[in-house]
Amino acid sequence: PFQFKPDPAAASPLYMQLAHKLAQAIREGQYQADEALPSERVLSESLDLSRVTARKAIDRLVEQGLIVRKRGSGNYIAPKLEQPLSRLTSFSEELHQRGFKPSSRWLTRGFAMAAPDEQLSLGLTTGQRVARLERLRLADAVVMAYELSVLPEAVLPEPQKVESSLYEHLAQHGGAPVRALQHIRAINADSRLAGLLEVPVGQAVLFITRVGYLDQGQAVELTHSYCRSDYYDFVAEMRRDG
Ligand code: 16G
Repeated sequence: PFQFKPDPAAASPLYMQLAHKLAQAIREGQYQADEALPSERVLSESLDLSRVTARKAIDRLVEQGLIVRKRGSGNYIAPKLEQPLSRLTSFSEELHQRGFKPSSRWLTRGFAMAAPDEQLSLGLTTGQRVARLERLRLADAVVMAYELSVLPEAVLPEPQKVESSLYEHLAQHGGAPVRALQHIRAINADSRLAGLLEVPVGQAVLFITRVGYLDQGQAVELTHSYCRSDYYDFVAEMRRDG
């Protein structure tokens, strides 16, 4: 269990000492990514500190981006996703690997006529239908991204059967993409997006478009991901030619 001994000789206030110790425990992996951290009440009672001290310590860690406070369900380790740009992976795989529990909160799962840009990306002709999946992507209780995926009807004839992972579903029904082309841009959240991602209006958001292809070159997925810029960090390793 978490141990904390205040140092009466220390110059820093008690809440700072506690924040420091908690941050250390998080970094050392004392808490599982998919479990709630102790609440302020539990912290103050178990450590015999005032509620104010516990709250100020948590406030400090929230400010530092180490903890996310979820109203009603407690405090969580902030999901930080250093995602390599050189490997084609799924949200679910990336999050699992880091000990978080990935999930999807569905907004839409149905069919629509392919829009012109969707036809172009997916190599469809006018009048063909696409499956449209719109969802929030969560790490534990924390919303990390909002995604809109569009797939040819032939690739995803039963969109309502997709559970949490699209790639897992595709892998079991004809194949997940093995190659993808991805664009990353920055946008500012409008009010709808801000509401979905639980960020202030105008906040910088990473807007990522991925077109995924099968081995034979058939486009299977066009996904627009709107990722919280405080949780995502895309990493590429580069080498100089020659
Ligand atoms: C990632 C991909 C997205 C893909 C999804 C599949 C980025 C920015 N986006 O979120 O294009 O559709 O993974 O994940 O990496 P799933 O199998 O968990 O549904």
